[in-house]
Amino acid sequence: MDNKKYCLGCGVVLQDNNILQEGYTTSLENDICQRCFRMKNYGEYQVVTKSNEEYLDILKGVAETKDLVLYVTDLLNIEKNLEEIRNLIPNKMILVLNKIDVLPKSVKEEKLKDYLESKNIHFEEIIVISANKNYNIDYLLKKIKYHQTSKNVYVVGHTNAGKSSLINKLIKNYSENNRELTMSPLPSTTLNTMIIDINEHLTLIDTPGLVDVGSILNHVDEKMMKKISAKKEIKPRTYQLRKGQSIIIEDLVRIDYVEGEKNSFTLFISNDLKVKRLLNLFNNEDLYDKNKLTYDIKYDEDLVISGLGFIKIVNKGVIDIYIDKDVETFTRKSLI
Ligand SMILES: Nc1nc2c(ncn2[C@@H]2O[C@H](COP(=O)(O)OP(=O)(O)OP(=O)(O)O)[C@@H](O)[C@H]2O)c(=O)[nH]1
Ligand SMILES: [Mg+2]
Repeated sequence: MDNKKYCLGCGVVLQDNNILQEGYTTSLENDICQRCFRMKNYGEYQVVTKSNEEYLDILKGVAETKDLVLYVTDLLNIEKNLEEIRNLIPNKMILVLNKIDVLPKSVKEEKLKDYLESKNIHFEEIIVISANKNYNIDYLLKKIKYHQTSKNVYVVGHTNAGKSSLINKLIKNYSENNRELTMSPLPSTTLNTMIIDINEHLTLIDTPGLVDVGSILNHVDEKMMKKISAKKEIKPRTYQLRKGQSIIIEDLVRIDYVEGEKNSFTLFISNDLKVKRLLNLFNNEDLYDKNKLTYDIKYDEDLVISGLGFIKIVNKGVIDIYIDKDVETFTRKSLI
């Protein structure tokens, strides 16, 4: 046993020496650090940059156990490379698709599951939930009970997927415990693994999360982060574009439709983001200073913009996109 005290919100070691360093609190009598206190009480965020090496070590540690793992992913931001975490951890694993509440009601869960099953990555179960709306949490608990190999169940995934939100929901629903982990729309909220006893049969272990280096969230200010993070059901915005027309999302990304028949672009991004359509892209040079990428779109594909959401494009055609060079974009068969 060490005699360190850990923040009950984010897991960091508490210290009262240096206000500029992680884990600072005015008094070691407190249960949470100042950063968590501010996030919880004032919605004031302080970005912390985490290295992924540390997280990969945590995952290696998980792989050495035989415990059940919940892999949480955000439906609006399903990672390009779901195998990455799966390949590191041979344990029994449930894929938890979180934030169903932000997708339009018309989206069928079966379709989402079929999409993920078609990737042929082994999971014991694929379960669609909403941590925020408390949707399907009972069913998830039932499946946890069925698959767990010991008391301990690890919760892993990319940062911002909603791991801590899910654990808070499980605490609230099934525990006498009144602990509340810190949640925020910023990446790297949880800083360390945390052990949370739900009841005598179940202990959850929260983890910090893999940082998406290609996420647009790493390239915008706090105000924009809040705008990008969808809180309500997304109202898909459809634009019929002809060759020579264009869509601009805030000052984040520009999509020029340069080749193809009349086409339909449907945006699945937060309702708070402003979108502008240009009827003639030659009249406007906005965002041309950003990095340009060209995509050859096939029938019925999504253009995914990491951290932002995705755009469903119905017909084939060629698009030029302008975006910060470090933001990851890719195409996939349409999710919806
Ligand atoms: N709309 C919606 N938002 C959610 C849901 N679950 C979590 N969120 C939001 O997603 C953001 C991230 O949630 P966290 O619980 O902090 O995510 P995390 O995976 O623990 O993130 P890190 O600790 O940074 O790895 C917060 O803004 C949550 O409110 C959900 O079911 N629906
Ligand atoms: Mg967390």
